[in-house]
Amino acid sequence: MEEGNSTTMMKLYSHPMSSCSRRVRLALYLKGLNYECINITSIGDPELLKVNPMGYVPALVDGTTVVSDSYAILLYLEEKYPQHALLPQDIMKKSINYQAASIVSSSIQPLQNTTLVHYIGEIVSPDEKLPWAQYHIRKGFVALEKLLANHAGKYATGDEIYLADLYLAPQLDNAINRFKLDMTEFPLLLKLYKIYCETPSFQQIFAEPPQQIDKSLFNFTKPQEA
Ligand SMILES: N[C@@H](CCC(=O)N[C@@H](CS)C(=O)NCC(=O)O)C(=O)O
Repeated sequence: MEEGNSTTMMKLYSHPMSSCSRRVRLALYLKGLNYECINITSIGDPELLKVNPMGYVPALVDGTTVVSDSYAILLYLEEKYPQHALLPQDIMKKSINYQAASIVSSSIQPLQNTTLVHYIGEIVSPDEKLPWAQYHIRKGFVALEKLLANHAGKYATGDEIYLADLYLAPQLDNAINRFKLDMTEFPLLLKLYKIYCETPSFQQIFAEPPQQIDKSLFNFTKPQEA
């Protein structure tokens, strides 16, 4: 494993259940980079706020460089540590990767983020949280199923793991295991999810978090509503 910086190890502020953190953990794994994983213990963790004023995970500290937001972190890692390229050379395939990543990061994940789903529960009704999340995930998945139909191989855009897979795998896990989305109309996405579950790089992000991790931070149901 390579170290991010000759003197200090990279630090990733993360949470095992955060899909945005999982994208970055996948990239670090694929690029063979060592890092210290700091799992946040509360939303609004003061340590996290120091590196990301938005209070979201992930945030990366690499020597004197501090980067938050998974997209920025992935671009940074790709440029600084080019091993295991996250993008294919082919411009058309590259554009499909950008598009898949953008659908997940802009049109799905923010609409099913824990804070927003809890807010919907408060201003509309707790019963609306699940349908709300399912509606927005489904809408994005309809687009992704069509987008990838002519490009998928073993993975989303061929037989190599690229950016699209880094975004898809954690989002599929959220949809299937957290939000119980019916996947019948998404055979390709379901097939990809099954492949991810059998692939070691993805298995490490799907692994059950250690016992001391507070899973409720990223549950869409607050403990009092469970
Ligand atoms: N665009 C940001 C989104 C970050 C984000 O929404 N992170 C989620 C976890 S996936 C989070 O910290 N949620 C806590 C909250 O909702 O307060 C990124 O890609 O890093």
